[in-house]
Amino acid sequence: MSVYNWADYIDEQILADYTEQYGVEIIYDTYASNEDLLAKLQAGAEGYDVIFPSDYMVSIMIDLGLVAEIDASSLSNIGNMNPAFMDAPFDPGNKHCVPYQWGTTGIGYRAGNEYFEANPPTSWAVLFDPEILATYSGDGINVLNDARELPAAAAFYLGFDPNTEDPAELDQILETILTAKEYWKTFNSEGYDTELLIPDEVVLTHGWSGDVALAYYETYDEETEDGNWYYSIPEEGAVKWLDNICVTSSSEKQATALHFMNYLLDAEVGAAITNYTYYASPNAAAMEFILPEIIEDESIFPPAEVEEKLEWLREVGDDAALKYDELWTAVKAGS
Ligand code: SPD
Repeated sequence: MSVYNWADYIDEQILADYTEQYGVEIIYDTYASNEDLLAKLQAGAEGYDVIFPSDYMVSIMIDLGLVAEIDASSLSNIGNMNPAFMDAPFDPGNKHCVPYQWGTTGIGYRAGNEYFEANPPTSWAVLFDPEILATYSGDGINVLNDARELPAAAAFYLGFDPNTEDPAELDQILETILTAKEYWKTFNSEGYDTELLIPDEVVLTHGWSGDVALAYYETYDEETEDGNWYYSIPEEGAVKWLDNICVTSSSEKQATALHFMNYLLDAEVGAAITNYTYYASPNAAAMEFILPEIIEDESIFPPAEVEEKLEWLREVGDDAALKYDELWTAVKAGS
């Protein structure tokens, strides 16, 4: 069976345990973004059985017939899931996919940095305002290499809907990104935690909650009782997302893929995933096995007042989708 997942999104020991327990060999491969996953499947890549698209991409893939229908009620572990993450608008009735991990997209910044000590980031301005960028960008800034996440961050900064379909707003988003881009060092969403954050190659990142948390825990010093990376959700709002486990419609191993899906929903397996990734778990039964410092970490499980500021990315209409593609091509030109 072939499993195609986001980079660094499962402890590979969990895959090895599955193989040992059930005798199923797993071919494991990773991707960097929803759009990379989509492009791969649209290019006719066969042989991928289990994939992990986010919310808006699930709805795109359902429309394109790329994910198989499932009977979620036949999964013996489905009752473990927190009902708040079931029956989402992008897949009513969980007819195709089940929840895997969730998180937010915010700002990670280097603790102890002189500029941030005086100005802890509370706004997306730290990523988009040229005056602010000019003061500290020499120390290195990373942004997510992601065609929906980066425009969404700029949209929040400009006071727009992160799913805007308005061509004039999308033009302004592009302009804002192009102006800020000259201050950014890297576009990296695949290995930025270990390659850029932990070795201090940058001091600020547009980032996913778990990746910044991983940088915090990996740099944690017992003596100072602190790590090097902090996380902030800007006051203008931020994206909340849910990644999902789906079986491809081209899979010839659907029964095995469903068996594996059910295995990932086990309480202890769900906890092992979160204890490795530092992302929040939608598995209610897993909570008792998750490390207490993760459960108590508000950058991973945000409190209600932060949740109120979060918005989902949604599938946009065909015209807007084309405009997002053009925007992204213009952003990436020359980088
Ligand atoms: N390192 C694994 C990161 C997975 C993040 N998925 C986020 C999708 C948000 N659109």
